Amino acid sequence: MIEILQADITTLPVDAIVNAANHSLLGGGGVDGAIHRAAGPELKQYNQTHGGCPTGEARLSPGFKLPAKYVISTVGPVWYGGERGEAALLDSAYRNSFILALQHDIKSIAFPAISTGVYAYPKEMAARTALAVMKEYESKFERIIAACHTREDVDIYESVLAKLS
Ligand code: AR6
Repeated sequence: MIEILQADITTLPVDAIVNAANHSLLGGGGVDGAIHRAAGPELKQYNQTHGGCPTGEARLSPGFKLPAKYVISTVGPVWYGGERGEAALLDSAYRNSFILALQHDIKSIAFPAISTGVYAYPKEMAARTALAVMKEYESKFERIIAACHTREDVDIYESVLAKLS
């Protein structure tokens, strides 16, 4: 069951929240900044052991002070107009997050709208990729949450999901 919620992802009591990180995995703005602030400085320290993360891949860390047990940091693509493999890279970011979650017995997972902030990926196109991958993994999880920051994002996700179903 895919749940579309308007929520601050840092408050969600799930097994794992996914972070829309950058290659360093050491923090930034947007949802990344919020997650690092809520988790505490241990997240940055821990992520130094990963030595970075390429676009489309994902890395696991503990949730530290977060209600979530784990943080899965993934790096979405920067939007350059769609001709630089952005759709495949965004698909990989979601897919590799799910694969990592399955390897760690994670049953409930929440995602932000990866790449749709600073990285400027068009929201509706990003929601189509996000929800298509979520549907593929739906049967393997107890809860998959699309954590939308705004009411407008909820509306986009709901209309895209209705078309996919
Ligand atoms: N909970 C849920 N969603 C949120 C929250 C939150 N607390 N805060 C923001 N969003 P962005 P990106 C939404 O820019 O585009 C960072 O600096 C936001 O409204 O956080 O993948 C990283 O270090 C938007 O819909 O991530 C990278 O450098 C979505 O999260 C870069 O930004 C993603 O926006 C990554 O850019």
